[in-house]
Amino acid sequence: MLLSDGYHALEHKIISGLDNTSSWTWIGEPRSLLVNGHALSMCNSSTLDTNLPSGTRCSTSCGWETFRVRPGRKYRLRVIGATTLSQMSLKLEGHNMTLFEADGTYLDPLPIENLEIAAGQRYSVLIVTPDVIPEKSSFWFNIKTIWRPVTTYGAAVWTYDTNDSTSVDKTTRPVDLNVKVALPNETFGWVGCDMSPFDKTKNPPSQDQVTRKITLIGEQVVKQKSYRWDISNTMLFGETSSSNPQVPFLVQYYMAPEDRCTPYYAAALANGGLDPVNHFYPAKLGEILDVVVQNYAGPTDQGFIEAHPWHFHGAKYWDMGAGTGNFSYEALEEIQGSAAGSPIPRDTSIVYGGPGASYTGANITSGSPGGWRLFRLSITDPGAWVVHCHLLPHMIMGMQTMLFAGAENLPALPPSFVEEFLTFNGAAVGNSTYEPMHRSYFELPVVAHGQGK
Ligand SMILES: [Cu+2]
Repeated sequence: MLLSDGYHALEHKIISGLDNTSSWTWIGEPRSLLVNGHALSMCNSSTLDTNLPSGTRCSTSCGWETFRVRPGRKYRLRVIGATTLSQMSLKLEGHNMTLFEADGTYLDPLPIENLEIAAGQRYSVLIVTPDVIPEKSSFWFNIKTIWRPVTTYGAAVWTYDTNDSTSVDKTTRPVDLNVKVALPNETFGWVGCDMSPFDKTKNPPSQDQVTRKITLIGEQVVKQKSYRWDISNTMLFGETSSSNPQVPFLVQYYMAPEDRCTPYYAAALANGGLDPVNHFYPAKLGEILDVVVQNYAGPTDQGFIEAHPWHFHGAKYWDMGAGTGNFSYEALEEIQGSAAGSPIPRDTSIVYGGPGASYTGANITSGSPGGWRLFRLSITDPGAWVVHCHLLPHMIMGMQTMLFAGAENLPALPPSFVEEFLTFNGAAVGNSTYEPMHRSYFELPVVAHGQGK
C-alpha cells in the first residue's frame, strides 16, 4: 500500500516557488491522496486544470485503488509513506489491524485502531479475513491527512467481490465515510510508546554508555524574504540554492586528500557538535550519540511549529522517546517509566509540534519549545550520512544536515576510481568521442536461478 500525495503542479515549478527569494510560494495542500498511484482526484470534468500538459491532467476516469482479497487468509499489508508533505491516518472498515513491523524492525503484535504514517516511514499490519465472504463484500479504507491546518481525505476499497463488479462505486467517496469509518483526531505520539521490538536481545545502549549529546533545534525563519527551516541557527543546505554544497562531501574527501573536508573535531566539540568550518556534525566510530531534535517556535507567523518526520541515513538509531517542552533526561525517564513499550531501532520518527502546533491554529510565543524526540545512535558505519526532515518542501527549505561518521576510517578506493568515477565527466561517463569506460573491480558471484527450466 504505497501512499502518496498529488499536486496539480510540475515539480520544477514547486521547487522554484520554494526557492524564490522575491516571491516565495508554498506548495499548498495536496489535491489528492493516492494509494498505489490511484485516487479520485479533487476535480471533475468542469474543473480540469487546462494549463497542465496532457498526461498530467486530471481525468474523469479516476477511481479508488482496490485490494481484492479472499476469506480465511492472513494478509500482511506493507504500508509505505511515499508522500511529499502529507502525514496520514488510515483505518479499514469492519476489520481489525495489528501492527507488527516498523521501518524493518519486527514488533510485538500491537492491535491498533488506526495507522498513522509519515513520509519515509514503513509499517506492516496484519489483517485476518473472515472464514466466509461477508454478506457485505466491499469495505472502505478511510484516509486523511493529519497535523496540517487543512485536512485532505482519500480512500481505497477492500473487496471480497471476485468479479470486482458493481458492489461498490469506486468513482465516488461515500458521503458518510467519516461517520462509518471514523478516524480519531491527532494524538501526540500515536502508539509510539507502546511499540516493543520482537527480538528481546536488542536493547539500546544505556545512558552511561552515551559519549556525547547533540541538540538539533528546528525552527522556521525568514531569510532573504523566503521561509526557511534552519537547524540550530545554521543551514548546510537550502539557505539559497546557490549556497548549497556543489560537490558531494564524500567526493570532496576523496578528490583532494591534501585539502579535503577533514572534520574539525575539537572545534565541533566546543560548538555543540557542529563543525564551524564545514557546517556538518562529525563523529568518530565507536561513539554513542544522543541526538535531541527539538522543535522551537520560530519568529514567523506568531511562533510557527509543525510535526516533522526526521530520517537518519546510515545505521538505524534507537527511538528513545518523545515529549513536549525542553528536553531533559528527567523528562525522558518519566516518559519511559510510563511507556508500555520499549525503544525500537528504526530510521524515521516524528518530532511532534507539541503545544501550539500550527494545525490547532494556536499562536505561541516565538522562542518557546514545542515537541522533542531523542535518537540514540551507535556510530558504526563510516560515511557522509544525511539527517533530515522527510517532508520534501522542508528539505528544500533547509531542514537537512549531515553527520560525517568515521572520516578517517573511510576505505581506500580502487586504483583510478577517482579519475574515472568521481571526476565530473570522468571516463566512466563517456562523451560524444568515446564510450563510457567500464572496469570490473571484482567478480560478481554466480547465482543459480531455479532448475534451468
Ligand atoms: Cu519538516
